[in-house]
Amino acid sequence: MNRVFIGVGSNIEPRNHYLERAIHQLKQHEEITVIAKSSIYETAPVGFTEQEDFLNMVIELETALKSIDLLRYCQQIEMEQGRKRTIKNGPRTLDLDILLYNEDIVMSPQLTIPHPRLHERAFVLVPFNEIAPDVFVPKLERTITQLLKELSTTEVEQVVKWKGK
Ligand code: PH2
Ligand code: MG
Ligand code: MG
Repeated sequence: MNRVFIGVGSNIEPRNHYLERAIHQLKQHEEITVIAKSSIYETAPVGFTEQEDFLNMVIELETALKSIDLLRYCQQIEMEQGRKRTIKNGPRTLDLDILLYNEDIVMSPQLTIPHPRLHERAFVLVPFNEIAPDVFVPKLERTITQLLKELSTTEVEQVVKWKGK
C-alpha cells in the first residue's frame, strides 16, 4: 500500500461543499482509503492575491494506485466539480494536489512529487502538521514540523481554523 497526502483547496462558494464532495468522491474509489483529514482552514490567497480567501485542508490516503493514476483520478474529480483552468493560480471550485507519495521523488512532465511549492505554503504546512507532523519530505530532507518552523509568523497567521458557514 502507498501512503499519500493530498492538499485540497477551494475559493468559490460553496467552498466547504466542494471540499466535502471531493473527500466523498475519493472514498468512492475502491482502491483508495481515506486515513485522516485535517481541520478545514481559511487562508489568504497566495500568489495571485486579487481573489477570495480559500478553504484548505490536507488528507491522508492509502491507495494501491500508482501516482500517475491517482493524479488522473484527482483531475477527473476536479473536472466533475466544474473546475475551469483560466487564470494560473486563479479562483477554483476545487484543487486537489498530490503533496507526497510515500517517500518517492517523481519528476515527470505531468507530475512533480514532493509538490514543488509544498515548503513555501503555510496553507499546506499548517493542516499537514496537524495530521502528520513527523512525516519526512524527501528531497527537502526535513519533516513537516521542521518545514513549518522555517515559515514566517505572518504567513502562518494567515491560516486560521475555519469557523463554519
Ligand atoms: N492555491 C493556489 C494559489 N494560491 N492560496 C491559498 N490560500 N490556498 C490555495 O489552495 C492556493 C493559493 C494554486 O493552487
Ligand atoms: Mg494547488
Ligand atoms: Mg492543482
